[in-house]
Amino acid sequence: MSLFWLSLTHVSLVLLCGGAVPLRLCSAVCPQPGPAAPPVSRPLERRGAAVGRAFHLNKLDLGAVIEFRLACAFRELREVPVAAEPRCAEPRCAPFRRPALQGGAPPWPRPGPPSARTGAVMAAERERRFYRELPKVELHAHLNGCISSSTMRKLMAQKPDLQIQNGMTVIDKGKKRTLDECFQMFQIIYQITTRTEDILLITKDVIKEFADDGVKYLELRSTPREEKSTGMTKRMYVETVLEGIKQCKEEGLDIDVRLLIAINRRGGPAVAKQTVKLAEEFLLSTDGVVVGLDLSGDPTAGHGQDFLEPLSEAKKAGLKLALHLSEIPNQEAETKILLGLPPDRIGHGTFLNSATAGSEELVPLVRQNHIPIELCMTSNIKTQTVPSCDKHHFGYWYSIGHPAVLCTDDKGVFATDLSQEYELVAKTFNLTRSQMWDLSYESINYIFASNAVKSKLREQWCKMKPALFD
Ligand code: 6MZ
Repeated sequence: MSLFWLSLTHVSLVLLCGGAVPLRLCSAVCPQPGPAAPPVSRPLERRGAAVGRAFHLNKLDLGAVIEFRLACAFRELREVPVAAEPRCAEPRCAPFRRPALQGGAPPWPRPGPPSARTGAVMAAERERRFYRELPKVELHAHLNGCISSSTMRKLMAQKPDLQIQNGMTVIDKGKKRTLDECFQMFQIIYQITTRTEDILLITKDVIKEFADDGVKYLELRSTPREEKSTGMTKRMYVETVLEGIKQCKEEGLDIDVRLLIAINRRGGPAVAKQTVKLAEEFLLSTDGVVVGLDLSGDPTAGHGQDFLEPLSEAKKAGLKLALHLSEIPNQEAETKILLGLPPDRIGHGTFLNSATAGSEELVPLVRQNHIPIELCMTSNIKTQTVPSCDKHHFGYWYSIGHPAVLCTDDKGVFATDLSQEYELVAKTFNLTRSQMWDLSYESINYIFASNAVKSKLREQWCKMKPALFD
C-alpha cells in the first residue's frame, strides 16, 4: 500500500517537475563562464499553476504524505534557481539572481564595481571618444593616399579585371613597408582611380570620413593627373576634386575643405611649371578653395634645387607653400635651399633636427621663420623613417614650443585617422587632454585660409570645449 502511495506521489512529482526540470537544466547545463544556456524556467506563478494542475489531475486526497511531498516540491521549485544561479553566467538567468540563503560570502562573484579589465576597456573607449569628438584641423592629407578600405572595395568592384586586393593598397596595423614600397602602392591605387567619376567618389568619401572623425577644417592635397585611357586631363582632375568639395558643402557637412595642388618631384621642373600655372588659375577662380601648392613624391627623385624657380613663382602669385622636406636622411643641401624660399609649412621634416653634418643649420632656419611642421607619426613608423613612437621628432619640436600640427598623411594607406594620431601622440608623450586640446586649437593658426576663417574656427572650438571637458 505504501508502495502504491509512493508511486502515485512520484507521478504527481514527475508532472510537477515539468516546471522544475528546466530550472535544473539552468544549473546543470550552463557552464561558468560559458555559452548560452538553454532557455530557462517559467515564472514561479506558472510553476505554481502547474503544481495545481498536477494536484487536480490526481483528484485524490493523497493525505499527509502527498501534502508533505508537495510542500517539498514547492520548496524545491523555489530553491532550485537559487542553487543554480551562482554557476550560471548566462544573462538570461539573471532574473533568478538572489542573495545567498545562508550567511557568509557567496561562493560566486557578486555584482560589484567593474573588474580591472572591464575598467580598462571602458577607459580606452572614453579616450577614443574624446579624441574623436575633439575638433581637429587636418593639414597634410594626400587625396589618393586617403582612400579608405570601404571606398577601395567600391572601386575594385567596378574594375574586377585588375585583380587588386585590399592588402595591396593598405599597410595594416603592426605591418611596415619601406618608403619605396609605399610609392609603389600609389601606382596601384592610380590604376583604380582613372576616371573623373572615381575622383569624385574618392573626394566625397574622403571628406565625409574626415568629417565623421571630427575634423572641422581640412586641407586636402592632390597631384593633377591625366589619364589617356579615359580622357581625363589634369584640368578635369582638379575640377572634379573641386566639384566633390562643393557637393560636400551643399550636403551640409560640418567641415571646411580647401585644396593644395601637388607637384610630384618625379615629374621634374617642366611639369612643376605647368602645375604652378594651373594652380595660379584656380587660385584666382575658386574664391579661396585652392589655397596653395605642395611639393611631394618620392624624396629620392630629382633635387630640390630644380623646383626652386617654379615654387618661387608660385609664392609670388600668392600660393602658399607646403613642402615635404627632409623626410629621409642626408638631404641637408636641398632642404637648406628650399628653406630659403621660405615655405609656409614643412611636411614631415623628420631629419631636420638629426645630428648629421649640415643639419645644425636647419633648425635655426626653421625656428627663425616660425615655419610650422606637419607631423605624421603612423606614416613615419610604417615607412620606417622613424624607429619607434617615442623617438618621433614630435617630442623635439613640442619640447621647444615650435608650431607642430598632427596630421595623417595617407589615412587609407596607413590605416589610421586623425583621432588615432592624437591619441597615439598623447599616449607616447604623456600629454593631458588639455594639452591635446591646445595642440588642436593652435593648429588653426597654421591653416592657409583667411584670418576670417581662422576666427570662425576658433569660435567653433571654444563653443565645443565645455561639453568636451564636462
Ligand atoms: C611624399 C607622398 C607621401 O597626390 O595622387 N605622397 N609624398 N611622402 C609621402 N609619405 C608617405 N605620401 C603620399 O596622392 C598620392 C601622392 O601623394 C604623394 C605621392 O606623390 C603620391 O603619389 P595624390 O592625391
